[in-house]
Amino acid sequence: MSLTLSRRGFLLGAAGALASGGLRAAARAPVTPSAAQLAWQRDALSLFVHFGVNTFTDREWGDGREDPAIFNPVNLDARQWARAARAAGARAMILTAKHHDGFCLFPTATTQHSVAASPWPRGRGDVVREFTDACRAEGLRAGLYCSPWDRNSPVYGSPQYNDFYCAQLTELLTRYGDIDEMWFDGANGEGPNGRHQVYDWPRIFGLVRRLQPNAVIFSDAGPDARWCGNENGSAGDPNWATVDPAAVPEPGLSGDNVIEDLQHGDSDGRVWRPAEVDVSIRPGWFHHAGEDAQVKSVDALLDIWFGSVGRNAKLLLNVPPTRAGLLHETDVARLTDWHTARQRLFAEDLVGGRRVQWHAQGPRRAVAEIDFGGVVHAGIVRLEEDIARGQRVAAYTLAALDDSGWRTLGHGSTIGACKLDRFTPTALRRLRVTVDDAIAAPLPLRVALYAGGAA
Ligand code: FUL
Repeated sequence: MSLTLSRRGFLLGAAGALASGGLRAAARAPVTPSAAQLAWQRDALSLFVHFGVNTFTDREWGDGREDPAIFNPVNLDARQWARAARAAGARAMILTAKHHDGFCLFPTATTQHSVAASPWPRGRGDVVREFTDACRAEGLRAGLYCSPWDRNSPVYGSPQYNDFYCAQLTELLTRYGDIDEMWFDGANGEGPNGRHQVYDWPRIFGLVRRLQPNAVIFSDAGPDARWCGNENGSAGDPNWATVDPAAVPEPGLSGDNVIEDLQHGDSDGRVWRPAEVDVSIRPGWFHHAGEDAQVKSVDALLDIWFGSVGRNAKLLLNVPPTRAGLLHETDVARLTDWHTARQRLFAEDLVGGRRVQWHAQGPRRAVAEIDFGGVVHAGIVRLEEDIARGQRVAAYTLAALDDSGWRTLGHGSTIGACKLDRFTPTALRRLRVTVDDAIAAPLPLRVALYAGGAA
């Protein structure tokens, strides 16, 4: 846990309060999430499922010239994926209905380059159907990834591609019931003709809104959820759920300034656009037998949890099926053990039923002290803002009272839906949480304290 002075979001938050004692921030009500964004963030964890011709060619990016006949997942069982997602504590899954190679895992009227031309099962397969049915059977929300970049489509790089792509999206958004998230990848390059595509994003996003009004739309640039700026499993710190839409105007634009905005958001942002952290349980996004010994450890996955969900982001963890169409047993075991470790870590909240009294100390400061009535041993603090009323806190301090007096445990910046801080397990009698700065009058935080230590 660290006080980050150099980050843009923190500086803006602090500058706002210092410049005017909060007058600038007080001039408007905090920005708040939509009902769909709120539900999306409360889910905390989704499983990402990268599956397609790359699974069979042992590649990460197909070139669009793959023979559909290679796609033959003889034992495909999407219920097994969904059960593993539940065992991980996930509440949603997102499937790559089409990756950059253009091969569609669903039968489509737009191209022959699909599962309809595959032997599995005799050309009548529909992985998207299997996937959405499995999500529903296991009580998970279903999301779809459909790569804008298509290295197979002959019309890629021309205005007709927008028609082609919207026709594919229409199939995906009308045939499979509720789709809760649409994931638009920012990666794009040349099509088979060497041309780049100018995407009609207003049309594409408008189509999703019209056909699935409750779906959360993810892309680098939103509109509903934004990329966190890296694929290593860590959100920015600070991490505001609000952004300035002018700073990241459309998917696929990169550059240091853009990445900085994606990582940290903007305390002064006018739109709610929380960060999603996408990372793979393995080195690659697709399954490669050669990486079976490189599945991330429970400790590594716990670090990812603290660095994503524990920093006000949603975690999208990729777990790729094998050629058989099943998640690998190592990955499934890891997911289960990771969930068990989290359940252990967060089993007993030492704050328990105690009422936490907050005292305002000026327009942007507040403090609460929790007396445990004796010595407790703790190593994790969880703080939560009521984000339905906006994200407000820009800086806070944690302090512990032990037999030798008050000691600062650490300083932090943003909190949002959930902030987790770990420190060396310590004995304490009281915990003090001080909101040092906020962009609007701070509201009472939910505070939880856990023993921590080995999971
Ligand atoms: C990237 C893609 O190029 C990768 O293949 C993967 O799908 C990842 C989630 O996004 O941009």
